[in-house]
Amino acid sequence: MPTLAVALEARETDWVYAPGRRLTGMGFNGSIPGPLIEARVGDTIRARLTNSLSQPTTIHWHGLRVPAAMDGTASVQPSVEPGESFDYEFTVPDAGTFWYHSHVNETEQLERGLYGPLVVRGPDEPTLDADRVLMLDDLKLDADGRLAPFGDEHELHEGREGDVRLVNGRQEPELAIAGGQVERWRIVNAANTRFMRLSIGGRPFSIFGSDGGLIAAPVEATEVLVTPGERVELAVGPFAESEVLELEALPYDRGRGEPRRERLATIRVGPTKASSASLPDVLREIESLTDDGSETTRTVSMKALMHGGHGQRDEDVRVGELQVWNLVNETSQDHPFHLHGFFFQVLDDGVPAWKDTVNVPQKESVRIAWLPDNRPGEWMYHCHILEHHAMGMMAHFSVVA
Ligand SMILES: [Cu+2]
Repeated sequence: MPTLAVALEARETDWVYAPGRRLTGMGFNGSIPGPLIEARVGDTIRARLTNSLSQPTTIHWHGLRVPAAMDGTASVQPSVEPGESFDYEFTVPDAGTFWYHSHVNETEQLERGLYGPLVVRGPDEPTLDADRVLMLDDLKLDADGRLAPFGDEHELHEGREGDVRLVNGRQEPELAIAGGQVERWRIVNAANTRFMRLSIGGRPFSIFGSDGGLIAAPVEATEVLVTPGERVELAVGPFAESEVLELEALPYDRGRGEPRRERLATIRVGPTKASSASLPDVLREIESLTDDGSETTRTVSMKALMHGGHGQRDEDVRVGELQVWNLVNETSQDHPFHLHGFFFQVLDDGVPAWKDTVNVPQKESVRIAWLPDNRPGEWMYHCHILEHHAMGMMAHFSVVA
């Protein structure tokens, strides 16, 4: 299988996020988002991170089933200090839309743009007319247009949301799509906190992928909620020539702030082209790990997690032993729960899918099932609202052989 050598230099970057508007960002190879890494299932990726920032950093490969030592967290590697480098090496076993981002001082480094997309393709991909990645984000600026200061107590608790909405590092850009075509949109929510309940001009689209690649069968929808860290893949179109549509986030009440309707991008439909898109009715076989009646093996309390602080440890997990976790959210705000290194299934009646991040709504609980495969070592889970993670809303645990 081929080896893909990737060089990623983290450095400060003059970030022009809108015409005439700039700030000092942090990018990989001077670009925000960082370069798209494209691989095929089974490839080996050898990525050299060079840190040219003036603060330590690492890379976490969000959603990729890497060995524990390659996960980029503080429990498996020392931070890469300024002027130093680190070589990550792993094979990519799953097709899907993933992303890579810093796992040190995340609230600032991700807000400044230190993230990028990673796409892995498999042998049985549906045929769409185009394939694009949209990384959604926002920026919180002060009255002078500079980045608002980070991490006061209020922001840590409420999360950090700003009024500048970004798609691929640009403020409310225009996206061009040809009339008559159906595109594959790989959407990543890279925002610190902002929840995105997406609508494409109210038109129907098909959801056919999630965190861990294709879902079992496409789902028709006119909106989809994507919380921080999550990915969805949509079949978008066809639209008629010269239509103008808006990609919007509809109001969503995550228990904080005032839900608003906001524009992310404008979609302009160009001259019509022939389409060869086809989305099969069955995309993939996903066997259920267990059914809804199975016993919970562990309860994770969002409230305890939120107040536990750094260094919390959860019990070991044994390779090959089915995990059924009940994620209980007693708090008055939603928390997107992210498990590092492993996919889980959500035990509900939705279409079978592999996930690594799931929203646990306020005053609700979500049950997940996962099977630790043979990658022992130090792993973690945390809230993907980066301010909550920074506050210590996380736990470490060992996978033992
Ligand atoms: Cu949270």
